[in-house]
Amino acid sequence: METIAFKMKLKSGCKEEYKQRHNNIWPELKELLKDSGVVDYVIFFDEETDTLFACQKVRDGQNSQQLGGEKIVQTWWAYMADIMETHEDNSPISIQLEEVFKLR
Ligand code: RM4
Repeated sequence: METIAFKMKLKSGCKEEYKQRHNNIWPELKELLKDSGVVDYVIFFDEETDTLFACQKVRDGQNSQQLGGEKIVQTWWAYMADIMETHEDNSPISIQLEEVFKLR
């Protein structure tokens, strides 16, 4: 099991909308993430910079941001594109973060 983290950027003033959409995450997307080995997924929000900080435990070395070939992920990203900073193809701009400390 591996823990990875990355950051994304939310458009200003969109926190409540982002939370609301994720409270209603599509069951098929949730299932795909779990089936792909994303066993634990938490997203935190930094109010000051509108940064989303995502942390995942992944089983097979594949994280959520590598599932862009899946139709349901493409549809979700298109749905989220109005409130996040994205690439041309709607995938959220995700910057991988480096682990610098671990206490277990
Ligand atoms: C985020 C973003 C991520 C996705 C999660 C479920 O807003 O779109 O890429 O993994 O939602």
